[in-house]
Amino acid sequence: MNRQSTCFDISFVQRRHFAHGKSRLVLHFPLRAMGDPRRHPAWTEEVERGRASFGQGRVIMTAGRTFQGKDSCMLTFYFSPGSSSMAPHIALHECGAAFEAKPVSFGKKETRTPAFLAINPAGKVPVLLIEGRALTEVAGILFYLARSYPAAGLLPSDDVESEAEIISWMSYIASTIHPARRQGLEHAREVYAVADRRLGKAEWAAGGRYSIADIHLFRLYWRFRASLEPKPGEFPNLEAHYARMMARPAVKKTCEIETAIGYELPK
Ligand SMILES: N[C@@H](CCC(=O)N[C@@H](CS)C(=O)NCC(=O)O)C(=O)O
Repeated sequence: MNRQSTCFDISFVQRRHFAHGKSRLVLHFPLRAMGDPRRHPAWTEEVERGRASFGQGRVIMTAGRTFQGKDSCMLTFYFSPGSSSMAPHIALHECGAAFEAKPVSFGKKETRTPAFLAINPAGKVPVLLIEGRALTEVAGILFYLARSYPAAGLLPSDDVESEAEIISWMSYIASTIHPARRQGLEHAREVYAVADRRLGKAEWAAGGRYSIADIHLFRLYWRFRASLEPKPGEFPNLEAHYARMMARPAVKKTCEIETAIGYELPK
């Protein structure tokens, strides 16, 4: 059974009946939130052909199959602006996922409350609740979103080498780039210089296309860019990548939302 499904908000659904006895679903999207639904990455010919069903204000479609009866995919996202959770926050917007946002305040020590520790014993964001089940770690959540929303194209499924390269980048980012700054400025600059060389002149980190590895890499560079005190031209490839990322609507939207909530990041 193909479990890959895409789930996104709609305003209402109409079933139009035709004289020849067939009917067709007509899906109405919140245009204000999404723009033209036909330009949305989740829009496919499956919807056009009516191979989709609905429930509770959401459309669920399954690539290449008829509807399998899952009514909704309830996602709850715990995040703190500018922290590690920024990466999956961007991915949620890239996917057009419907989710409940739960901002967590470091200042108020909300990651240390018994309620939060019951969700994530590590006391860290991000956490994604998938119908009440907690998924933690940036790389794990990015993987889940990319696989659950294949139409967003954030992780190829037809090219094992590109897929492995994306996992390789995310492993390097989590294990080496993320902790680098707290190991001292010089060490961090060396690590970012390696990342800059590894990225090279490529537009995107892996496989010649935008992926979850780019989102993960961007968030770390966004966070530590200023504190690395780079000399002019020290990280040219990371800078070019940063500019490409900042131009993406999902990144702009995430920054707007997180800026409005306010950052509580250590200097
Ligand atoms: N390895 C984790 C790192 C997550 C992490 O370090 N989160 C930090 C923010 S960047 C956090 O929640 N810290 C809260 C605290 O320590 O109280 C991941 O990839 O998700």
